[in-house]
Amino acid sequence: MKNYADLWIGYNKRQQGGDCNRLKKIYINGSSGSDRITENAVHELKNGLKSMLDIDPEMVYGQIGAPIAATCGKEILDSEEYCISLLDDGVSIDAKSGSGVLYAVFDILRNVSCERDINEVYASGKTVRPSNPLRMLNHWDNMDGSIERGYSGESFFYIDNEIVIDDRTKDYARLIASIGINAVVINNVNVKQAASYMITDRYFDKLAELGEIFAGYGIKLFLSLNYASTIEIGGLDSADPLDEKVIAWWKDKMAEVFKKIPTLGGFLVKADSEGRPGPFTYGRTQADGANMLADIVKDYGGIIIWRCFVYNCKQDWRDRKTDRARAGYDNFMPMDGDYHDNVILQIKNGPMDFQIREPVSPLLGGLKKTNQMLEVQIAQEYTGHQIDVCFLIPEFKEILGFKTYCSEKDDTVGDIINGKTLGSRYSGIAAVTNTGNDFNWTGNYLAGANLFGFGRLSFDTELSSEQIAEEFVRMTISQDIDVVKTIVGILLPSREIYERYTSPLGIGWMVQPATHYGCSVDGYEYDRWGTYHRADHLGIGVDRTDKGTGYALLYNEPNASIYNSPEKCPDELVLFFHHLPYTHKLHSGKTVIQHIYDTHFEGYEEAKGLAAKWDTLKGKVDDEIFENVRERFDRQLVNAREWCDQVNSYFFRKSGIPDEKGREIY
Ligand code: GCV
Repeated sequence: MKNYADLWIGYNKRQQGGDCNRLKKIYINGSSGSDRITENAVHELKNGLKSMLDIDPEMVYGQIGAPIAATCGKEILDSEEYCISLLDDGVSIDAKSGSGVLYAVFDILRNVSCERDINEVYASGKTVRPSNPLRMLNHWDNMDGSIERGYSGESFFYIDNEIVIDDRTKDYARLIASIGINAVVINNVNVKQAASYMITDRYFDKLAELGEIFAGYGIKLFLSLNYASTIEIGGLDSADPLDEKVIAWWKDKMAEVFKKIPTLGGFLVKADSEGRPGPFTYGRTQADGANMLADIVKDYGGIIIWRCFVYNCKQDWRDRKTDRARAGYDNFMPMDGDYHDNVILQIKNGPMDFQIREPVSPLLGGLKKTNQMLEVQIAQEYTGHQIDVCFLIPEFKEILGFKTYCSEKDDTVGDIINGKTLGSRYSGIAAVTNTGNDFNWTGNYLAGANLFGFGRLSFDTELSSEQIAEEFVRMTISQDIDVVKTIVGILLPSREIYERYTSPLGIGWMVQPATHYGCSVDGYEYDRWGTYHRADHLGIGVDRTDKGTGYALLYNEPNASIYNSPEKCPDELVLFFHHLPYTHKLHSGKTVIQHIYDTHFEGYEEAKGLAAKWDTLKGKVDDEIFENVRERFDRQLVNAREWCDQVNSYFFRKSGIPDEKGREIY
């Protein structure tokens, strides 16, 4: 018995969504079928069609350009692109490489799994090129098996400082390749202890093996790198990026690493952040550090993904001038244009840290000459620990659609990270992932929708949240239309509901320090982390306008003027940018304090509503799934009630202003 769920690659029996005869013969053009990715793809296709429809397809291999596929009518240009078209006697896949074939296969399997009629879906030929060059998962797994910010068990990559390779490893590769992921960082960005030795003999063999498994599914292996390796494992006394000894050490090291792990894509680096070492120690810039490594790995086709999460984490809460929100911009903008070609800056979606609502980081659209990659978090660190249901895809859609005004056209975050704005091939999107060795991979079964959704969205940013949610339910839970509607109805509003019962109007935080689950309004108020709400008896919010920290002005116009003005600023972010009296009237017509009361009472009630919806599914979905989610809802309601009552009581006590509706506040 496997000790993990199949999720969306289970391929249980399906009804035919229309005439499936064509699936009995599959033409593959562009691959002889003998490369490893195509072999894996064909195996997947045969296995999937057999289990779902009892079809055993005949495979016909042709070369690229073979005049078989008439319907696509386009040349396949990109190695990950594919075209699926219908022939009289079969289905044809055109691609340029095994990766294209693989994604085409998963496209077909997904449509069959959702019981769609393939004759309709592929009627006029479907050509697909992934939206983003890099579609990446970042694991924060430690080598002792723990996971930083992990909410679904331990790591399935490591036990006791050893790398584990078993059936689950391969199924993981299948699972994430099927949703379009093509790169994985397998270790925590905080590289400490054993993980520092990943680039030594101790782990080369296993990493090479892992890299090969991934490569068979079109996935590049990446590692997080300890910036101070020269000191920690190299025996030098410096990590200065301009020091010749340091450079020479890295040259030898990288030659060895890429020889031993030939499939390696490169490295992710967290430097000068939260106690991690970096170039600042030596009076150098972030560009100095990133470029030094990038120049060395370039010879091996490697890239350096350098995180922009650099800020002062030892701030004095009394200091109102220093603004953590500014830090990324202030540390990275001055070197725009200096980062070498194979450096990508990885930028968290907001300027703080994955709060339930933040403005988009001003680096996205600020940087005009630098490769950029967006970092989001599907590990629900601040969004409910995979206890509370919080479907994050609607948030990611908002972020990708945000107009930065960085250029006349192609100026959304989506355009920047897909490489359109800068014409770069080094760009993309990464998610801090939410998986662990729990049976269902993600703790709360419904949190699987974030993993599925992130992959699907990274591959095709045009998909709607609703489409993604529906596919997730059909592929993993049920085809029953009422069940599908009910679960989609739980997922879609869940992020806004979570927002309503937690911290209001974009101010963020108010969480229990350290764990980041549960309410503690002042938990971070007098701390060193730069995360304050500044509430007193008159008002709340951080003044980030031209009269305050000036953060609002870091945006391109008209965003800067909009955020700088309390009248123009969107309600949902108004306390992020402004310190306002409780009596300030929002666009909604409500005062700030009444908004706080209303959203918290409503959010708690709505959470109860989600749980009640789930209860209607008893007996209609798999018992294990039902009980898993039911138990999480019990905990979510306790959490929502605490948030509601603590936030409302806190602000009632601070402001002395009663709730217009006279509800119970403590
Ligand atoms: C991996 C936040 C988290 C840390 C995380 C850090 C980061 O501070 O709480 O656990 O470290 O972000 O993104 O580097």
